[in-house]
Amino acid sequence: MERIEAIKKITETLEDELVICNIGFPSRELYAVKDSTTHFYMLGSMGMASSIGLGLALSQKRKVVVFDGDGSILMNMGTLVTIFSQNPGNFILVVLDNQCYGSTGSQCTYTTDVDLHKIAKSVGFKNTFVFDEIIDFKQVLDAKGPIFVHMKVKAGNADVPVIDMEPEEIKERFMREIMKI
Ligand SMILES: Cc1ncc(C[n+]2csc(CCOP(=O)(O)OP(=O)(O)O)c2C)c(N)n1
Ligand SMILES: [Mg+2]
Repeated sequence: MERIEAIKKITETLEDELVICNIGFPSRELYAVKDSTTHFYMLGSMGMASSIGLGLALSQKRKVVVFDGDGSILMNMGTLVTIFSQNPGNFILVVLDNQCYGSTGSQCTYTTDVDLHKIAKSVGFKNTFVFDEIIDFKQVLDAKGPIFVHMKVKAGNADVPVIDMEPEEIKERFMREIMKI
């Protein structure tokens, strides 16, 4: 499955969950598939989407879904230990694993050799899912967090435009959304 297709299928099952998305094409693809005030497109550093999502999950009650990348999770592996130890029941981490740094030229990452799902399980995550062609995200939303979803996708980026919002706009719109409830 293409990454954009996985993002579309998962997003279709979401209602008022807060969504944090990894830098680069994943954010552009999410924006193209569906934009919402509940979305925060992380335009900065790799590895930070899961940490921003964790802070958010710990500070309010709504469910938080993070779309992360394999390259980004490898860059901040300690995040898995922190998420597990903090144990947020409202947190879902979806790693879109295309086995490459897709947004910058598709150079291979180490997930060609290393299984992220096994790592999450060995850290202690009790609710984990692996999806390839078929995604049952309703089942994920019904499970108790913290949840780790290993979403295997094909390499390649969709032909989608850049996000036509300034980073400040993205941040402020998202902050207003969080303050609403
Ligand atoms: C710390 C850091 N290093 C490098 C970059 C440049 N960069 C932006 S996206 C990206 C690739 C991200 O790969 P992955 O997380 O696997 O996501 P994919 O694009 O494959 O979905 C890189 C290297 C960055 N933004 N931050
Ligand atoms: Mg990747």
